Amino acid sequence: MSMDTTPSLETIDYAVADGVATIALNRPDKRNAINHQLHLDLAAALRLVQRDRSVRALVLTGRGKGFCAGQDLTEFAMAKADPEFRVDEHVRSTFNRTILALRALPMPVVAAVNGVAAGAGWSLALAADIRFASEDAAFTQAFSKIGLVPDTGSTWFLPELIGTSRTLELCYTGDLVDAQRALEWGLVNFVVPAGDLVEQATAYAARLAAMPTAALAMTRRAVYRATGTSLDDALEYEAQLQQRAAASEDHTEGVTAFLEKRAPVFTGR
Ligand code: T3D
Repeated sequence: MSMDTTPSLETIDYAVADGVATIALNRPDKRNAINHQLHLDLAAALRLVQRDRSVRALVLTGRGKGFCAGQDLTEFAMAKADPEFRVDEHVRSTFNRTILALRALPMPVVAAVNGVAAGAGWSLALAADIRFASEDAAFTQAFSKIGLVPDTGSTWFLPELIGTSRTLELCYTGDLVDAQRALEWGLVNFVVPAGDLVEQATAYAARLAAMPTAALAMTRRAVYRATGTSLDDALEYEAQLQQRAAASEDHTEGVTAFLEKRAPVFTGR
């Protein structure tokens, strides 16, 4: 097993093992609220994932009691004291870029939600493909409590998962959703004991990392692109991607292994 750590990230633990990269937000005293440094480190970590050809799945988690408390409100209050500061530019250049970078990764993304996910911190978890939650995880659209509107994709992600009425319920009230309700509503895929969370999420990611990565990457692109597009467009886009998937080495290996009645060995190419 090869383990590679990157010590230059101040507020993130980053590691790669067996084809799975792990990004762990690491400001536990602040429930991993995202300050300027964490915005920078998160963007840098996602670039590492994007560029490392050995990485074939990503796990996103947090250190300590929280997954992520969204924007660091201490820094935000200080920034807003500057009359030149524009919230829209800040959102575009930080959170929005991060969400788009996550969604552009050519691999499955698994969130391991270890505690409270609030505001943009919940949006970050919603941007993952699959969500594991620990039994003591909780979720809040905290925005309304501070007079903001949901951002970082929450108004897009939530209706997709739970419909408009439940989305508005959560966004209006900011009420905490516990892990069990999140599971019942389809906001998370799995709820596991806190002590097993990262291990189970990583094992799941490793299973995905051993699959035909290019085909999985195109699958997620097609699924996300299909959202909000017509069936005609979705069918056509699937056909275009299938043309490319069928030209991959993993596809050849998969078919060959099937015909030879053996387990396939996928390389991600
Ligand atoms: O331009 C832009 O960036 C706008 C975009 C905004 C996007 C957003 O995300 S807006 C939403 C921002 N987030 C929130 O409003 C959540 C605020 N936090 C909370 O509601 C609670 O802290 C939690 C529900 C997340 C956790 O509660 P709990 O009881 O587990 O922990 P706590 O005791 O409240 O917090 C622990 C520490 O973390 C505490 O610091 P201290 O007093 O021990 O030094 C607390 O102040 C700090 N903390 C928690 N969240 C934030 C934070 N510090 C700065 N910013 C935070 N968001």
